[in-house]
This record gives sequence, structure tokens and C-alpha cells, in this order.
Amino acid sequence: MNRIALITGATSGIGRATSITLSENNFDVIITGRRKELLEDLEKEIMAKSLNKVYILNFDVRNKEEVDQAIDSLPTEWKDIDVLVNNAGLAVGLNHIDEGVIDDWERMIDTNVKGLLYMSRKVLPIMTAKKNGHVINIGSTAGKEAYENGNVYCGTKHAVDAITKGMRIDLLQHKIKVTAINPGMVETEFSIVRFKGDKEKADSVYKGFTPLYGQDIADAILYVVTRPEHVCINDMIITATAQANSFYKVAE
Ligand code: NDP
Ligand code: 8X3
Repeated sequence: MNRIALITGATSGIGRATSITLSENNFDVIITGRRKELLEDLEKEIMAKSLNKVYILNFDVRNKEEVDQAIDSLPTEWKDIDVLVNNAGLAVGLNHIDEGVIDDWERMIDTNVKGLLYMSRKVLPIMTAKKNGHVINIGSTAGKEAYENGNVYCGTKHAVDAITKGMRIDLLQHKIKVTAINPGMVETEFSIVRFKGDKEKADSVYKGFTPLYGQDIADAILYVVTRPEHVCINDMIITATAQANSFYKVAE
């Protein structure tokens, strides 16, 4: 029988690639995000590629009521979630802290930290009840070290790092696996969002070296969710070969 995976932020980048990859590997997938038409496009693509099932939930992870309603609305056959991929997230702005934009900070904290918590709080009781499940939190190299202008984004990803560690301890007694995947630079819509639609600026982030792609992270997620019952991958840091950490990158 297929397992059920719920992926937040499935409309783009890492979440989109993960949804397709899991659906090609014996998962029925619940794909979620705010942009409904992109979820519908993805649903069509998945259905064309795989025999496995797909279900759309269209909501904003920052809104606790929407999160609760979305999960409550799942038909019985979709309720038994086995894998939660907390992927929805973003960076907005790149400023020194004294010039930071409060609204940017709130968007990052509300999405990357509070959204992840709302999702986890709603889905975890499903897993604790059956003493089985796996949570994958998408952190970042930005959650391992801070970099200039990254201040609040790095803070949210450090929070994801700490929350992941705490989750693993608290959920140990329930036999729930908790994994953090911490990517370096992945070419997705991430920089377009960070630079508020400035495509030229976003493209320049990935010039001169080969970055990671969403598929590289999807492959890692597939690996961690297909380990044997007794194996839990706790923490993975994945960078492009041209990148050592948040600071060091070489031109090719
Ligand atoms: P994308 O911008 O391509 O994708 C982000 C996804 O998050 C979209 O599907 C978006 O969907 C969703 N999302 C954003 N805000 C919300 C919200 N409020 N409610 C629901 N969904 C939301 O970026 P990536 O794929 O790169 O990012 C995915 C994760 O990976 C993020 O957590 C990011 O921090 C992390 N990461 C990214 C790295 C990179 O270099 N790209 C490196 C390290 C980590 P929609 O807009 O439709 O709601
Ligand atoms: C995204 C990677 O280096 O832009 O988390 O912070 S970075």
C-alpha cells in the first residue's frame, strides 16, 4: 500500500520536485500552496507521470485557521498522513539589520517558523496516534551560520534547526522520525521572491557556478524517507560542489 506524503510549498522549486519524485516512488501526495492554478498544473503533471494519487490543499501556512481547516477537510482515505515535508518558506529582502524592513521580517518569521509549527501541531497527532510517521523540515545552510544581510532569514532557519532537534527528542517515544534537510544555494524561485520580483538580480545569484536544483533536494528527501524502519537520518547539509558553506563559493 502506498504511503501518504503531504508537501508544503509544492507550487515551485524544492517542494514541486519533491512532490513529483515521491509520487513516482510509491507515495500518494497531498500537494499544498497558495497558488491554486500551479497546484492544478502540478496535479496534471503528476497524474500524467504516475499511477499514484494526488490531492490538492490550497492554503496559506501563516494562517492557523486555514491550516486546521485544510487538514480537517481531508477525506478519510487521505487523513492518514505518513510523511510531512515542511518545505514552504522564503527569504524576503537582503539588508543590514538596522535597515531591515519590518514587513519582510514578519513574512519570514510567520512563514518559516510559525507556519512550520502550525502544520506540525495539526499533523503530528495523526502520527502520534499510530506511533509512526516522519517529519522532514527544510532548514538551510543559513540555519547553520549567519551571513551578512541574512540576519532574520538566518534567524528563522536557526529556529528550524532548533525546533527540529526538539521535535526529535519529544517524538522519540512515539517512534516518529524527524529529519532536517539543509540545502545551500538551490536555483528555484527563492531569489526572485527574496528580490521581490527582480529577475535579473535573482539570476545573478546563480551566475558563474553550478548551483543545486530542486531535484537534488528531492532526491535526498526520497533517500531519507525510504530508509529501513530502524534508521533515521537526523540532519543533512547539502551544497553545490562549488560551495563549501554560506561564505565560500568558487567560480567555475
Ligand atoms: P520557491 O520560492 O521556489 O518555493 C517556495 C514554496 O513555498 C512555494 O511553493 C510557495 O508557494 C511556498 N510558500 C511560500 N509562502 C507560503 C505560505 N505563506 N503559505 C503556503 N506556501 C507558501 O523556493 P524553494 O523551493 O527554494 O524553497 C523551499 C524551501 O527551501 C524554503 O523553506 C527555503 O527557505 C528553503 N531553502 C531554499 C534554498 C534555496 O537556495 N533555494 C536553500 C536552503 C533552503 P506559494 O507561493 O504558491 O504559496
Ligand atoms: C537559502 C540559501 O544561502 O541564500 O536558504 O541563505 S542562502
